[in-house]
Amino acid sequence: MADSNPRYKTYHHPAGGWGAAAATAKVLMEQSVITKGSRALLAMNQPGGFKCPSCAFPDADCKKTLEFCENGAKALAFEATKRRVTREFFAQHTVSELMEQSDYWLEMQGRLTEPMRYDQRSDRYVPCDWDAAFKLIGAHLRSLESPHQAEFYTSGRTPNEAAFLYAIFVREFGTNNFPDCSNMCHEPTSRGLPPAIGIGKGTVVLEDFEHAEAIFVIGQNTGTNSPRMMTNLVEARKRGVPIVAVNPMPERALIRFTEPQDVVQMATFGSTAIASEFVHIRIGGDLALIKGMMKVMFEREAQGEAILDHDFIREHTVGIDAIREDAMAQDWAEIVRVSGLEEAQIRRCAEIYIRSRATMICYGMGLTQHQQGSRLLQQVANLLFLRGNFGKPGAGISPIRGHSNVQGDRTVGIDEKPTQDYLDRVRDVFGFEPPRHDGHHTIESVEAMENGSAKVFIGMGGNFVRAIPDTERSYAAMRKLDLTVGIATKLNRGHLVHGRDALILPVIARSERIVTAAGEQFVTIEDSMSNVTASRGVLTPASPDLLPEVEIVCRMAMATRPNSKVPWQSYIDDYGPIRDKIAEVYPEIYAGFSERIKEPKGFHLDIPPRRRVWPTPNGKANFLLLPGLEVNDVVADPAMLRLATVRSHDQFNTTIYSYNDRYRGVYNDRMVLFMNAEDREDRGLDEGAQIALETISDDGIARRVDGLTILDYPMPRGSVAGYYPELNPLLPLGYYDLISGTPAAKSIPVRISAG
Ligand SMILES: Nc1nc2c(c(=O)[nH]1)N[C@H]1C(S)=C(S)[C@@H](COP(=O)(O)OP(=O)(O)OC[C@H]3O[C@@H](n4cnc5c(=O)[nH]c(N)nc54)[C@H](O)[C@@H]3O)O[C@H]1N2
Ligand SMILES: Nc1nc2c(c(=O)[nH]1)N[C@H]1C(S)=C(S)[C@@H](COP(=O)(O)OP(=O)(O)OC[C@H]3O[C@@H](n4cnc5c(=O)[nH]c(N)nc54)[C@H](O)[C@@H]3O)O[C@H]1N2
Ligand SMILES: [Mo]
Repeated sequence: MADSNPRYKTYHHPAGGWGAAAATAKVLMEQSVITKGSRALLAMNQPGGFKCPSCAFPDADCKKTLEFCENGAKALAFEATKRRVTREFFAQHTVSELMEQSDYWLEMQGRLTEPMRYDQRSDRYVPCDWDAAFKLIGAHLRSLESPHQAEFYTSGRTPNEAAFLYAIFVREFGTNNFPDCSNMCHEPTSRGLPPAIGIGKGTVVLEDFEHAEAIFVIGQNTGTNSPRMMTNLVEARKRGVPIVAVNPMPERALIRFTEPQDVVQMATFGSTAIASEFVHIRIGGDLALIKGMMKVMFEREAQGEAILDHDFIREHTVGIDAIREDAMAQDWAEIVRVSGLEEAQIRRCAEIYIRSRATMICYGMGLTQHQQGSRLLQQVANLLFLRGNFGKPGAGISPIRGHSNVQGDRTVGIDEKPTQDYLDRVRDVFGFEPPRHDGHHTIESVEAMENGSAKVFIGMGGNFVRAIPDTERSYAAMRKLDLTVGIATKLNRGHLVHGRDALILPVIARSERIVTAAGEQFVTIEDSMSNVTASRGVLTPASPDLLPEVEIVCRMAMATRPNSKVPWQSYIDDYGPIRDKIAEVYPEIYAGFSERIKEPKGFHLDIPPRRRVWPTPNGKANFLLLPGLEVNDVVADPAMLRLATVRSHDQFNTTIYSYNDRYRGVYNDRMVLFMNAEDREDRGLDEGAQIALETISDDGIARRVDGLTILDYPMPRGSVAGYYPELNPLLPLGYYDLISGTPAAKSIPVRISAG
C-alpha cells in the first residue's frame, strides 16, 4: 500500500485496543456530548437501560460493567448529538440546495425537531403540526384506487411494539406491501434456511461460543460491524479454538485484536491473534470452498474413515445422496479456480472441521448478497448436517444480523410474504380479514414506483433511496410518487428525493425516554440470537415535539381508517396491551410476554432446531442441492472484475460518521477502489490512478461511477471492493437473488474505464 500518500496508510496495530478507545472519546467530543453521552453509555445494554441502536449482536450476560464498543458509542453519540435541524434550518435551505450536500453533511446537521411538510412553491420543507400530517397521510391513502398502490417500508431499528402495530395497520388497510431493509440484507437467511432447517433464523446462543471447538466466520467484518462479538472470538481463541476467517479482504480485527475492555492487554499493548486460518477467498468463491471441504470428507469416508455423523444423518436428514454425488463429481482444478484458494488450504479447512466435535458457522453479507445467496446458505447447512452440528452445545448456524431489531421486526409481522397461519391469527385476534397474497419486497416496490402503480411510500425509519440499488433510476422512481413520508431521527437523502407531497416525521430515538399519559414506557427488541429484551431510554428526547414510533403508527391508522376494528387509541399510552396482542398472535413463542419480559435479561424465543426438531414440511432437516460452483451468473468478458460494496469502519449503513476507514488504512476518502496490484498492472494503470467503473450488464442501461482512486490492496485476483452507498449506482435493480429478492451487492460485474 502507498504509505507515502497521507490518505492511505497501512494500519499496523491490532484492531480494537487504544485505537478504539481514542476513537470513542473523539466521537463523543465531536458531537459535544461527553457527559450526556458517557452517562448514556453506562445504561447501554444493561438491565433497566436501553439496547444499543447499532448492531444486533446479543449482550454478554452482564459480565462487564460497560457493554458497548467503539461503533456502538458512535451510534449513540450521533443519536445524542447536541446539533438540531430546526424550522429555521429548513427556511434557510431549499430542497434543491440540500440535494447538493453530501450524506455526511446532512447527517452532521443533527436531530430533526418537528414535523415538516414539503412546500412546492418555495421548494422548502415548512412546519406542519402533527394532526395535519396524519390528516394528509390518511387523505392520500384513502384516495388510492387500491391499497396495493402504497408501499410501507421498515428499517430495522423500529422496536417490536411499533413494528407489530404497523403490520396490523397496513394489513387492515389492505396490502402486504412490506419492503424492508431485511430484503437487502439477511433475507436469504429468512427464505433460504426454512426449507433446510425449518426456521429462517440462527440456531446458536451466546454460550455456544464457550463450547465450540471450531468457529468459521465467513463474509463478515466482525471488528467493524458487530464488534461485541470480538469478545467471544478472543475468548475462544484463548482457549485454543481454531477460528477460520473466510474473506476476500484481510479484515484487521479478524487477524489481530486487542480487547479494549481487557485491562491487562490494554496496559501491556498485548493482543490476540484471531484467525488461525485466514482464507483469502475470491468474491463468490464460497460455494467452491464448501464443496471442496465436502469432497474431502466424502472421499475420506469412502476410504473407510469415520468422518460423518451417521446417526444424525440417518435420524434427522433427507437427501444426502445427491449432495455426495455432486461433491464427489467436482473437479479440484475448478474448485481451485473458482475459489481462488489452494487445494491444500481447503484440505486444512476440512481437517479443522472434521476434528471439531462442535462447529459454529457465522456469516454476514459476504454470503447473503449474491445471486444465489439463499441457496448458498443451504449449502452451509449441508456442511453442518454432515457432522451433526445442530442441537448440541457449541454448534450451529449463526447469521450475524444487521440492524438492532431487524430480526424482531420480521418475527412480529414485517413480512411481504406472510404465512397463512399468521394471517389467520391476525383475523382471529383483530377481527378483520387481511389480504392473502404476497406483497412487494424492496425491488418490486421500486418497480411499482417506476411503472406508476405505486403512489405512496411510507418509510418507517431507514434511508430507502440510498440503500437500494441503481441510485439514479431509484431516485427517478421515488420522484413519481404522490406522497413520501420519512419517519426518522435524522435528515437524510430519502427526505430530499421525494414525491409531490412529502412529510418528515421526527421520532424519539432508542436512547431517549418515552413518557406517555400512562407514565414511562419501555419497548422490546429481539437480537441476532433470538433473545427478547426490554429497552428503556434514559436521555431526554432531542425536542419536545418528537413522537414515539408507536404513537405515529396508531395515529396514521386512525387517520386512515376511522372505523378500524383495532382500538388504536388504547395503544398510544400503554404498551403493555400491545405485548399482550403479540402474545395472542404468536402464542407458540410469545405466550406470557408481559410476565417474561420482567426478567432483567429478557427471554429466549424457541428455536426448534436447537432441540433437533425441524419445522419443515417433511419434519426433517433437508440436504438441498445447488449444482455447480458458481453463485453468480458467469460473465464472459475477460476485462470483468467482481465488485463487492462494503462498509467502512466509520459508517452505519447510509450514515457516514467520517471519511476514514482506520483498519483498512484509508483516510479522508471514500471514493477508492481496493484492487490487487497485479490486476492493476495488467491494465497498465498506476497506483493511485483515477478511474471510472462501469457495470457489465445486458439490460441496455449504462451505469458508471467516476472519480475513484485505485488503492493497491491485498485482494484476490479478479476481486475488487469499494464503499456502499457511493457505489450503489453500479448495482442494477434487476441483479438479485430470485428466492429472496436480495440485491447481489457483493458481486457486481464491472470493468474499469479511463477516469
Ligand atoms: N458499525 C457498523 N455496524 C453495523 C453496520 C454498519 O454499517 N456499521 N451495519 C449493520 C448491518 S444492517 C449489517 S447487515 C451488518 C453488516 O455486516 P457485514 O456482513 O460485516 O457487512 P459488510 O461490510 O457489507 O461486509 C461483509 C464482508 O464480506 C466480505 N465479502 C465480500 N464478498 C465476499 C464473498 O464473496 N465471500 C466472502 N466470504 N466474503 C465476502 C467483505 O470483504 C466484508 O468483510 O452490520 C451491522 N452493523
Ligand atoms: N450496495 C449495497 N447496498 C446495500 C448494502 C450493501 O452492503 N451494499 N447493505 C444493505 C443492508 S444490509 C441494509 S440493512 C440496508 C440499510 O438500509 P436502511 O435501514 O434503510 O438504512 P440506514 O442507513 O440504516 O437508515 C438510516 C436512517 O434511519 C433513521 N433512523 C435512525 N434511527 C432511527 C429510529 O430509531 N427510528 C426511526 N424511525 N428512524 C431511525 C435515520 O433518519 C437515518 O438517516 O442497506 C442495504 N444496501
Ligand atoms: Mo443489514
